[in-house]
Amino acid sequence: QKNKVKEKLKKGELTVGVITSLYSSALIEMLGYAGYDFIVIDDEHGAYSWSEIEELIRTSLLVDLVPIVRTNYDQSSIQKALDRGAFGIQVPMVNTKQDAEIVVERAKYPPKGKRGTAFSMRAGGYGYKSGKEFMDIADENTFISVQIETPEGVENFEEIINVPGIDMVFIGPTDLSVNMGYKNGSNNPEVQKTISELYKKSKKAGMPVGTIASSKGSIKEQINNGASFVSVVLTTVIKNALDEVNQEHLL
Ligand code: 3PY
Repeated sequence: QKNKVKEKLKKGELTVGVITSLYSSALIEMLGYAGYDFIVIDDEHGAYSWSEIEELIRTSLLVDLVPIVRTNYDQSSIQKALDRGAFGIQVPMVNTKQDAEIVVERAKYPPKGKRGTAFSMRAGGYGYKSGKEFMDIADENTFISVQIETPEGVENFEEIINVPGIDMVFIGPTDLSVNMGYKNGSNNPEVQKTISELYKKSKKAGMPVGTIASSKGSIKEQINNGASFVSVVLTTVIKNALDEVNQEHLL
């Protein structure tokens, strides 16, 4: 199965998905049937077991939804996500060029990287795939996205996005605003200005940008800003629906 998110982003096309920390195969099926491109299974903040993540990945592939795991930065987290068969990783708190290089190293097989080799797990077809073929396809197919969400990451942005193997940069407005000293302040003008600079630099470098849509109207806003990978937070959708109902009643 091809990684359609990676392919669409390469062509400059828009991709839309949902980020969740819920454990629900039904939710994955709904998103697939609705026509979303991807699911980000959030293991940075979620409370999943690895078997649960594997189940969600398996379901995603049945409904043509690209399964991406938001891992943690450590080697084990990246390895386990890819070995379960995730088509991509989204790695938080990447602050330096070296951080980005290490992420790529952890996600790619030798000689490109240092990903540990095993064929007995789900990604390797439990040993039923040819090892060489599997590794070549995995390296080609794996989508690597790094999150910029600290002033240090902003400072090193250009170096980070130029690291070979990085497919997308993800701007995390919530963490970034908090790390810039504004709790709950992603609408703060200084934060907005910083983010818009990052968009400009990404455009110049031809690097696709991903971000989150977590408030009313923000899906459109992020697309207008130049994001081509929009992760919708389900509470936004739920709240929007209720807002619509409330507006109707007020009329
Ligand atoms: C942020 O906004 O900080 C994120 O990490 C989005 O998921």
